[in-house]
Amino acid sequence: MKSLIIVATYNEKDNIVTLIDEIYHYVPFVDILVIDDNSPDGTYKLVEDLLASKYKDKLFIIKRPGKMGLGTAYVAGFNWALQNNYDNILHMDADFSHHPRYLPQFFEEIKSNDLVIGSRYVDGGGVKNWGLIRRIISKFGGIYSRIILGLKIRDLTGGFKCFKRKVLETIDINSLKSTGYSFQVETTYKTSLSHFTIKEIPIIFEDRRVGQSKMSSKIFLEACLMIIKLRLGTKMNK
Ligand SMILES: Nc1nc2c(ncn2[C@@H]2O[C@H](COP(=O)(O)OP(=O)(O)OP(=O)(O)O)[C@@H](O)[C@H]2O)c(=O)[nH]1
Ligand SMILES: [Mg+2]
Repeated sequence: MKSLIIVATYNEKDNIVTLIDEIYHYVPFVDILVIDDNSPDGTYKLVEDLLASKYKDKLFIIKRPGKMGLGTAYVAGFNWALQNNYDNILHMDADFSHHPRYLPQFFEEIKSNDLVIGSRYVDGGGVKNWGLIRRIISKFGGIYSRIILGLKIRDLTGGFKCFKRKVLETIDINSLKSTGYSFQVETTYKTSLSHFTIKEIPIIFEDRRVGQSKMSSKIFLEACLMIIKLRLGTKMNK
């Protein structure tokens, strides 16, 4: 069994080295792929130093020329993972909102499930250090997506997820429509439509330790519209 963790980065120089060290502390058996969009803060240089020294043959990087969004970064990572024969493919944020201490549980649960989601909205899960507005947006986003798409999953927008290879081979990753926040909804929705088993495990999501938040009303509205498009898309294909 080969397992890969994909971490997309944009200006994460203060997090990336500690994150990689902590991932290897909890799950030494994985490989890590960093997808960096030419971060102005030089995040990729730190990764290149590590892959040439401490983590030879376990750490890889895809460098893209400029900021192209998290969704397309994950698609690039998924394609790379399939080409390189990984069995389990997990993605997580670089800013410690997704804590590496949960990783052993993900790789345990993926043995008997096709998709494992780190969930803020099941018993034992939650968010820490989030302001009221961010909580409301996230809660509303989840309820809205669940109603429109008819899904039972509690956390549709979170980005701490582990897929079995066969899921990524099935859901046609190169035709995913979302680039922003709805990317997470879309991959879970497609996984569910293909009748794969999905398990949510509780996580406490902590606000980023350092760096700037990128949430805006434009991103939020784009996501709301995309959920409707996803629903209409499946209706039309029926
Ligand atoms: N390669 C790449 N990574 C990105 C891009 N945008 C965000 N990321 C990374 O994706 C992960 C999630 O992005 P965040 O900025 O933390 O998004 P968020 O958690 O919704 O917002 P805040 O943490 O509040 O800023 C982080 O590891 C980012 O560095 C991008 O355009 N390209
Ligand atoms: Mg974050």
